[in-house]
Amino acid sequence: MYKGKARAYTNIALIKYWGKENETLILPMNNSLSLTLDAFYTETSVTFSEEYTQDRFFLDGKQQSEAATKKISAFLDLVRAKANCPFFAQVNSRNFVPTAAGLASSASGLAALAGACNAALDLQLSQTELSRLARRGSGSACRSIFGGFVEWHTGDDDTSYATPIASEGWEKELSMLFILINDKEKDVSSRDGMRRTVETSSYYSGWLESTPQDLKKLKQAIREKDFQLLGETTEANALKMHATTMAATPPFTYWSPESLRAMDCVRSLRQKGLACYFTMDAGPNVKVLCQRKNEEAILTQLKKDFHPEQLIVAHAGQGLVDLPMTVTDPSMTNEGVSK
Ligand code: 2P0
Repeated sequence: MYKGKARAYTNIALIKYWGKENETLILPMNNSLSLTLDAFYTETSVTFSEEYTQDRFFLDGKQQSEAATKKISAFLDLVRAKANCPFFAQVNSRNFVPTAAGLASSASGLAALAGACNAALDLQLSQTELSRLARRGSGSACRSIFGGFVEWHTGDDDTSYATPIASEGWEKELSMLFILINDKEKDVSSRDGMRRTVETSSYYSGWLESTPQDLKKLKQAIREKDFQLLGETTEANALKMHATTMAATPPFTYWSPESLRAMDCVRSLRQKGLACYFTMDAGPNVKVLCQRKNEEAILTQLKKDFHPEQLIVAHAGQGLVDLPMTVTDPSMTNEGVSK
């Protein structure tokens, strides 16, 4: 029996990953750049045992569907091949999010699983190797191996991984405020959404053409600690990503009327002299980038338009953390091993 446990924090892309060049290897069409956050994380333990007759995946104590387990099994197969381990595994994940707001992230989930497997099977992977491995589980997970600002590079199976960006601790002066928006609409998963966009969107070539320039500007902003350039580039890049979805066939959008209201709020705060910028991912929530010194003032303003429970504050977070297995971990007992 081999056991390991790790924690990984979620990350939000300032330059988005949107489209795969290779779906099996999860190789991206463009470089992306993210900020790892402290407010949301996943802790995962994994146990490989000769006694197990199949892989099982529990999330927050609940056994997951066959489809969700299949994705985990495919990832475990990669690990088993690396370690020459023939055993099935039980994976227990817990998402730590301030509210039940649908903020569970495959980035933190798959990064934590990569870390747990590394510990369990004593693979002794470097951070680069862990990033490469996590990428095979979910693209954005390769960025959650590192803290702070992180870039994920295009490339082949060997050369596509994330690297941290030196920033002299500037990221600690920033805040990311989440505006949680409940939307009853059924989501297009990011995986399906990016595939549809790559295959059908007439705007996709524009995305690929302009993203390297956005990336360059963002790196300049980090180098020069230029918050305005950071924010303007982040917001423009997010809008471009979302524009590509509207030009797909069939067209789709992750925006809801409430998302638009939140974007308007951010713009009007800016007009009042409070520097803040928004970004959005494959869902209706709006994330507001601001300087920590303005966090309180911006929160006070946002509370006039949104319920306090809709607002979550995050700051820069750290990379992957190895954790000791404890006796209360479900995979240390037989709890959750349902027949
Ligand atoms: C990002 N997103 O850069 C972009 C922006 C969503 C919008 O990475 O298919 O869960 O597992 O590689 O990493 C979400 O996609 O997708 C994502 P897969 P993933 O954060």
